[in-house]
Amino acid sequence: MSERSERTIRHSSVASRGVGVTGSTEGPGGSPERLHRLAVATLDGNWEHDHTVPSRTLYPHQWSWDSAFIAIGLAHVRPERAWRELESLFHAQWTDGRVPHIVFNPRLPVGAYFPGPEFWGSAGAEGAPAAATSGIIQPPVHALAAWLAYRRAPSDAARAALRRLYPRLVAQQHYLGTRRDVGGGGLACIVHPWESGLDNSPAWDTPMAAVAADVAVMRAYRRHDTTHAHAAHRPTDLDYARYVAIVASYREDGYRDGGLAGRHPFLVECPLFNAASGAAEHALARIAPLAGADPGPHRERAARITEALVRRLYDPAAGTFQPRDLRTGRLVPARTVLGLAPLILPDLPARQIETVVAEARSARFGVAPRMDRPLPSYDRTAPDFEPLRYWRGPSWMNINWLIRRGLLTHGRDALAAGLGRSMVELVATAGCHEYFHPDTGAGLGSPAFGWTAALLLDLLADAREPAGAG
Ligand code: 2M8
Repeated sequence: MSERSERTIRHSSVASRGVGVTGSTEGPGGSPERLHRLAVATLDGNWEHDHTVPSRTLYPHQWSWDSAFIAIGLAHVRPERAWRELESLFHAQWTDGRVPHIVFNPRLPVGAYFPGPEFWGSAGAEGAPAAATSGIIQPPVHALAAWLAYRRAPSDAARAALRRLYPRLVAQQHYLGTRRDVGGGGLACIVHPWESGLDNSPAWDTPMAAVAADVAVMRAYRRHDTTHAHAAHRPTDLDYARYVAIVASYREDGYRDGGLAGRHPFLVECPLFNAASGAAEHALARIAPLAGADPGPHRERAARITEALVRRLYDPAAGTFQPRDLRTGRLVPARTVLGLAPLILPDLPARQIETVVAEARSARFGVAPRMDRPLPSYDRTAPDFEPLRYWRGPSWMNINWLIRRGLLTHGRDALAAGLGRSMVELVATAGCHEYFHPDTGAGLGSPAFGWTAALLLDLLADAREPAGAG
């Protein structure tokens, strides 16, 4: 029996011994052809006129970083859709360069998602597009996605799309490097946990605890997530009261960024967000010549971001990167998977590569050439590790994909291969779930999830003809 089928069976039997409501374990099995078919069917099923929804039930609109990951997968099977996915998102870019984290589908009924367009009220904000959107952003993985989509399926149409996107990607970076450099140290600041993409990560517990909110405020709203997902897996009502309070603070000032330092309740420099921004500049340096532009300024900005990340977010005692809470000036001590993300930067200094790879290999995260268990989103040795709750333990395909890319970038091929195999096994065992139990591999959250399917396609293609991290 092959190592993979042995491990798949072990995952299944562990899972079937009683995950019950905690997860689904019905997967398509391990054949690459079956997995490929499942991934394509999932993406086709989630396609919605000009974009792919993350999930038909839980997230029925267009999400920003989901679209980027989805475009990477679409490039393997439906390249024209990959470009429509990115172009429809950037069509909703604000005039200041921000790319909203949600673009709402006007065809859906009010209440299809909370908080919906009526809550965000983007129409009243200066520089907002015609489409209803949220007013916040997500990690800028789009330039990297555009570059990878182009490299996977280069064509005249792809080159034309890349040229159209280039100035918009540059504007996105300009927004981050100017209006969002609230700390003045060369890094972009996030103004809401939702901007990190790892909404409920323990990394945000300390900054969130300082946000004044009354849980009673949630009586005025109807949460949509807990009707589609298990309440015990999702953020609490108090978390949501704080999420709402932070948006309200930003919205009341018309989503303006001037003066945020003096008035906004949540201001954090996140290692993953800024690593994505550095990787975006590296990708733009590759794209620029195709768009008739000079790659030099992108290389310079990439170098400045890496330098700032090391200076501001690397903790030498912990040997990893940590978010900085700008309201207190302190690094957040929780060891989350966010700290490993700077590995995606090709110019990360040797010292940081070495210690962050050691952190990835430690019992906290367990990355190995042969992985016993999936990569968790949070230190599995921490007393508050929660294997079932959203971003507080479970394993996620997009984060694993980023970390695998980082390992390949720095020549850690055996570790990257181990992580890649464990990712394929997750889907083979449980299907294209939103996230996975970090011990059993059981599927959790939404069952037909966009980026899981898309990044599986990327992995399967890489197994056929390794593209490396170039
Ligand atoms: C989750 O975030 C949304 C809010 O943006 C939610 O919890 O309702 C996160 O996993 C985020 O990273 C993701 O982009 C989004 C859609 O998949 O869902």
